[in-house]
Amino acid sequence: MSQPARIAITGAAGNIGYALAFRIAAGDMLGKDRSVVLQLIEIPPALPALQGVAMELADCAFPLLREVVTTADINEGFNGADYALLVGAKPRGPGMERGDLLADNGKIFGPQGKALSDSASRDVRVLVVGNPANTNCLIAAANAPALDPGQFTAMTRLDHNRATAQIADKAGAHSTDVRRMTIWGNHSATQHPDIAHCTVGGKPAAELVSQAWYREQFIPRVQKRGAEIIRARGSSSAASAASAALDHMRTWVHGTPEGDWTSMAVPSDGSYGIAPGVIYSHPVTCAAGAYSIVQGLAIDDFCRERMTITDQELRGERAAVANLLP
Ligand code: NAX
Repeated sequence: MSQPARIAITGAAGNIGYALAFRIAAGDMLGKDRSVVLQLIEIPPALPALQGVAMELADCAFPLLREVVTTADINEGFNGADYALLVGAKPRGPGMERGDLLADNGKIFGPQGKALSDSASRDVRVLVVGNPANTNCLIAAANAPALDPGQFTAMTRLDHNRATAQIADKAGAHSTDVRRMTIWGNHSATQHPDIAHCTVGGKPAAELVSQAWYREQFIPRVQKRGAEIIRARGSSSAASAASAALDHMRTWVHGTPEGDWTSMAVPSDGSYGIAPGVIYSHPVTCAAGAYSIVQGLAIDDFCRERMTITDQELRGERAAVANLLP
């Protein structure tokens, strides 16, 4: 039997962490045949709550769960980690500018990148969920000299899943009928959900919906779905975010289905004219545990304009944290 996978989660006592830990322990990330060790990381004031999470995990008597580590020490938490889900982040406070948020989170993700570099498995796969996810991911990768930047990714799978659900609903289909949805750019309101290559039940999605609906309803709805959930629920997406994080990791490890792709924010290699190095969401295929950016897609003027806006936002974020990028 293979060694258990070591999975580190930061912010594990928070809303997303609470949903994530149990589903990972149930086998929803790596499969029902892979045992796991959960390495749960929190800040010291949240350690009592984290202890409660560990107690509940024990009470589930999950067959696949071998051990639960709870700690506020990031080197202990990342020790030997095969997978790291960086969920914990500082939320935006009242009156806080995006630049302040970036700087405050940089102070979290720089040391976490270094600790991953020092303590995690050499093959660790990292997913950054905590916002601003793309630039937090950039900071972590830049502070991890012993790891390849390509091991660091940020989450736009929730946006991808939201877009998939919206187009399926509009076309009177099921989400499993949808292929080749694409999210370009930043996990922010500048992201571009693109249906130009998407099919629903084998038909081009762009022929099933009107351009007006696509531009005036679909795009803003996907971009602002997080705010819509907050208005309805009184707190931000948690179960759906955790589910998307599992999808992201599972797809990375187990691959994309033939003829389909997913969206992941990964270091740009300059494809499609995007600034090299920024963590930009692209359509990717995954196979044998590795992702590749889908190449050669035709980009029309509308899409190009939207891709540039979100690229510029990411370049601006990178410039704002330049002092945190060694
Ligand atoms: P919560 O505030 O419920 O939980 C965050 C947890 O992180 C808290 O328990 C806190 O103690 C912990 N934490 C803070 N700093 C930490 C550090 N340095 N080390 C370890 N733990 C730390 O937020 P939650 O709803 O779980 O959301 C977590 C993050 O996900 C937020 O930044 C949020 O904006 C982001 N999201 C990202 C999404 C994406 O698609 N990329 C979507 C959902 C979500 O909004």
